[in-house]
Amino acid sequence: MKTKWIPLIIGSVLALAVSAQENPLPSSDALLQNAFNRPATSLNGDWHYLVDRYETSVYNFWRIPFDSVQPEDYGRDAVWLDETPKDKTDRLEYDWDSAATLTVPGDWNSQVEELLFYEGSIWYRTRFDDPRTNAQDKLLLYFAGANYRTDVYLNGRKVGSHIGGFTPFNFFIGQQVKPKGNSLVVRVDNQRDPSGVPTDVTDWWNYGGLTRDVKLITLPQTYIQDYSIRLDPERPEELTGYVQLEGSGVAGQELKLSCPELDLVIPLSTDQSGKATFNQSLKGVSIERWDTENPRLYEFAITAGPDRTTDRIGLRTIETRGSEILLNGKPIFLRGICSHEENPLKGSRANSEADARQLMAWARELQANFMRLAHYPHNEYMPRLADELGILLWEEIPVYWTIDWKNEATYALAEQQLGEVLFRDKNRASVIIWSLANETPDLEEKVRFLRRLAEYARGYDNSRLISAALFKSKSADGKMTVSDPFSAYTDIIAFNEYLGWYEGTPEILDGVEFVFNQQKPVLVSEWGAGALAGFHGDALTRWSEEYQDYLYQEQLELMDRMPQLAGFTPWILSDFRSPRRMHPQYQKGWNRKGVISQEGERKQAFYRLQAYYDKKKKAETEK
Ligand code: GCB
Repeated sequence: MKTKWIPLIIGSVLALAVSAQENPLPSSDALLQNAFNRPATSLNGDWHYLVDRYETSVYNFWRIPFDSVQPEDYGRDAVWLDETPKDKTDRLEYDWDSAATLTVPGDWNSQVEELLFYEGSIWYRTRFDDPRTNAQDKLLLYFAGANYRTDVYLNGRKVGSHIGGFTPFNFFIGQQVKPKGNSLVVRVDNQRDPSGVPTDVTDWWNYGGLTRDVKLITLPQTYIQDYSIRLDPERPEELTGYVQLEGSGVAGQELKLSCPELDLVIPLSTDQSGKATFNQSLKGVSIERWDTENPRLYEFAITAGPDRTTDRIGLRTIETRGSEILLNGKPIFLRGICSHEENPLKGSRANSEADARQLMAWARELQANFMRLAHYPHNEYMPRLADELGILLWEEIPVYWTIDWKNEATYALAEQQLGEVLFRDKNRASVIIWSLANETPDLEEKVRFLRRLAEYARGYDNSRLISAALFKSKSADGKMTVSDPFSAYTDIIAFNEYLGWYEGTPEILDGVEFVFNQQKPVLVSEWGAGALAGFHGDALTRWSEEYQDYLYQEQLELMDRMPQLAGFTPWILSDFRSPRRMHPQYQKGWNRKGVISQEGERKQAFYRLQAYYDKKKKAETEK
């Protein structure tokens, strides 16, 4: 066997040098704005899968990546070649047609018992026919998200790769598809990576797989790739934004932005680069601003030659004034709750509109008007639904705990993921805060890293607020404060605070005082305690509902005396899976800080928080 492989390997090494220069493998093509609403052919459904623990279809047996060798040297064992035996003598060490299936979208962990803890590569295969009726059209293969690294192969050839588990990516595949029976093979690898974003240590389940929708979108040769539509943060009586065309002949194109409900028709023409910007006075146009009580959305349509797209967009402003957060110029208190992208009832990643409705129904039952979507971008059903329901959102990227701060590639990955979520959600009125990190160490290189991210975010989107969940610290006079130097670069001082759980018991909260030396809104981005639903004890018995409830009582009193407070988001809406949580009686692989259990039971603390928010809400409406 070895002698046969030697020329192949020499060839591969040579090929590596050549192919790296001549034919760099494409990463995601420019993302498509509003892919969510574009007419599409869904590729969701049952895909065959093969578990590749030894990455047999990624590297050959001398660990030379297949990506770096010439097609004639692939051998036949790579499963993405999607072959079938030619006759009974033919040796193939895989078989797609008899392989079991996984449902897409969906993490693999919750679908197959043996995969609950699996971290590694799984290959997926589906088949599809070309949905285009016009051969001139482009065909875009769109993945709403897959965790963590994805490699995509079409008809036995690599299309591209993407790294990052929580943001969309897409590839133009029109040139490579056949009319019928295309083979689409995708590897998803969820191995943790110490220089990745996140790194290898997280307090959440490392769900792997094609966790979000997959679809094919047909587009004309010249198409609307991107747009932004919003109120000008400086002059809110103006609508501002742009439309970006891509494809052939994008310069000097006439296009139209319209909103029939507002009787608005804005003719536009593109510049050399295919971009058309606008600033449209809204004098005389009567607009209902989007807010939490009246989440009014307007349908905007963009028409550019044969292409047209529509989007329901809320118009609002968000800013800070001293220690207040102003929504449409009026102070708002953020009655919040944190959430993971997980449906605890299924013990799986949330991946559908129904899941989003479940999480948001719970948040609304609590009387929350704000959710912190921790600790990574959640699927797009969340911001879309939040837009409809009037729930404000904090969105975050997984710069979590430790990151390889000095590694330029790690920074690039963080910025890429930030860029992808900024791109995806820039037209969502519900999203008011971009959070750049959670509980990061006190290091100069971290401040440098986060400042770069903050500059990037502000440069891209100056209409929202920037924050990060920092740590609290002790101030000189014995009070508590936030001294992380990065707080100088955020619009909101946000911090996690686990007094009464990781530090002492709830009584220690009595008499705790905070002081801040910057006039900014303060948001307490986490506090909480673990409780097993149905487990009872006195208020100092760990893991009991009573303990958690007592902690909520003390924390809510602290919130009442917290200076500059603009809102808070207790940790967390529901129990969630975490491999770090090993207590055999109380945890069993679940972080129990939810106010709702794995079975959907409301714990005592749920009702305490609900009563608090209810009162707060009533007091505000009476104002
Ligand atoms: C934190 C983290 C969060 C954890 C939580 C906990 O500070 O931000 O990801 O899950 O504490 O339960 O310890």
